Amino acid sequence: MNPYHNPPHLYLDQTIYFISARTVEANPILVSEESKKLFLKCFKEKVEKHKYILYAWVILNNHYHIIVQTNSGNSLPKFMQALHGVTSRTLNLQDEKKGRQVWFNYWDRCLSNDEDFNAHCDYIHYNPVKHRLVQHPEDYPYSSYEIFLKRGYYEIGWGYAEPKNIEKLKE
Ligand code: NI
Repeated sequence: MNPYHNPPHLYLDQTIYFISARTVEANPILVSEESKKLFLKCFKEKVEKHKYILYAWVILNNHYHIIVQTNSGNSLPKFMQALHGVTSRTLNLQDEKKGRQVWFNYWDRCLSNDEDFNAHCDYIHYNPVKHRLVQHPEDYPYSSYEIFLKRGYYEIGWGYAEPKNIEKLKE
């Protein structure tokens, strides 16, 4: 066990978190359109049930990145457990793989200011380009990019090259 892998958390109420999770052995369990839609549906239901606020998301073939605001801070582990439980069950039902372990782990990071928040939103929306799934952010339907575009946060052409403000977020 690496003691630095999961440092103790100080959970605060109504805090905004950037959360990433990937599948076991990076298996492309979410590769199909059907699986991504299923994950998104379960995810949005959980967000609503826990009275969280959803800011941004991207679903890739073997991982996802999301930004949510929690209701009460210490509910995050429960939220994640519920999300990974229900998505595992429904994906396994769909793929007829009963008992398959879907998720490996998740990482969360508290976003403490606007600059940090914006950079992580940009990180999310550039992610399909970074992972070479598409050439342009607007070509990828499984992220919140379109919502940000419609609200005027982006214009077409954004994310054709890696945005400067996400360089420091490489992990
Ligand atoms: Ni990614």
